[in-house]
Amino acid sequence: MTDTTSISLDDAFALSVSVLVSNGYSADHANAIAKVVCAGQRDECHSHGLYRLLGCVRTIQMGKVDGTAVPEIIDHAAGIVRADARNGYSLLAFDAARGMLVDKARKSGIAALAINHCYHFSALWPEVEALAEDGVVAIAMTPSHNWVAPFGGRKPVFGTNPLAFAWPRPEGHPYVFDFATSTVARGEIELHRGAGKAIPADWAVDADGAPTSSAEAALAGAMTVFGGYKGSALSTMIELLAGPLIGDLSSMESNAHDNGAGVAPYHGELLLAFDPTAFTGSSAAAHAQRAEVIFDAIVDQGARLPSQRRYAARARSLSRGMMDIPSALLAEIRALVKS
Ligand code: NDP
Ligand code: PYC
Repeated sequence: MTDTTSISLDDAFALSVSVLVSNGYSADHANAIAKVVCAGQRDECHSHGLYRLLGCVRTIQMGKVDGTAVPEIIDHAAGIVRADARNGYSLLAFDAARGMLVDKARKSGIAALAINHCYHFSALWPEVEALAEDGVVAIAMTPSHNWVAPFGGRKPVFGTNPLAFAWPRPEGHPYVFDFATSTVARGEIELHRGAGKAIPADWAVDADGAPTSSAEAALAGAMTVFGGYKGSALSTMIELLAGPLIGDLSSMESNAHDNGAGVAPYHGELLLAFDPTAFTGSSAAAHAQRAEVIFDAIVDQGARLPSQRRYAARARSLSRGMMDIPSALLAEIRALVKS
């Protein structure tokens, strides 16, 4: 069993900011990153929680990300916002562009945000959840590095390419899903490697193309797509929409840009926002109730909604004012603070 330590939500945030600022990130970037990794740890999303601070520090130490970049927000067209992250992480660019995206969705019914030239490490649910809290339906997607083989192949082409969706609900948290289009996120395999645990044999193949239970061999080989040829096609769509469509890098190109540094992927992200009122006007609330019937039909038979586990974890963390973190990881993070 992993030895864990409880840390207050406030202390975890302060520690994250301190790690980031002392390693060269501006206060704005540090706050944007800390908000998201702390939310991940609070919601027990371990592959994209405080663990990600290690990668943020490595990415700046390797001279890759610009930790002080100020994103440029561009009103590109009636339905398109562009956010040039200028080689910084994506999160500050998203925070800066969110308001314009929502305004455009309200005016046009649908709007897109293209974040360009960004380093990217984060889960997408914090972004689509925030947009749903603004009252819009949201979709987000991004490539990564090419670690994933297409269905029927053995050589990595795709990134782990997450796809996230959020639907505002009349009461309570939005309906949100957010998953990699690989069988699991790469971060999950990294956590297995760190804990010395075997992985299920269908997560990846080794460098010779044979299924493997070794996390180490999986990371050196190729990960599998989820859902066979359907996941392969979805992952291709993400490469195209969040790559060439928005004028940014594919996962293969991101890996080439990395040039062996082993740091966070560098590419773009595409977000879409739909305003329900623009589609159905004064009857939008009635249609939102019809959506509730679908959710009820899922949970009434004992199935669960995506994010249900996460929201329950959040409620536990908030009521305690604490989050749990593996003790070894906490020590590693504390050691990153530069005096
Ligand atoms: P999972 O395979 O655990 O899938 C996560 C999603 O599926 C969540 O919405 C989860 O809800 C839901 N879910 C899980 N089990 C069930 C169930 N039994 N019934 C209903 N819904 C369920 O995660 P992944 O490993 O695919 O991805 C994890 C994270 O990694 C994501 O947040 C993603 O954004 C991130 N990622 C980021 C990348 C990047 O490049 N930035 C690349 C790849 C992944 P719940 O949370 O409630 O369990
Ligand atoms: O876990 O697959 C992953 C991942 C890639 C980039 C950030 N997270």
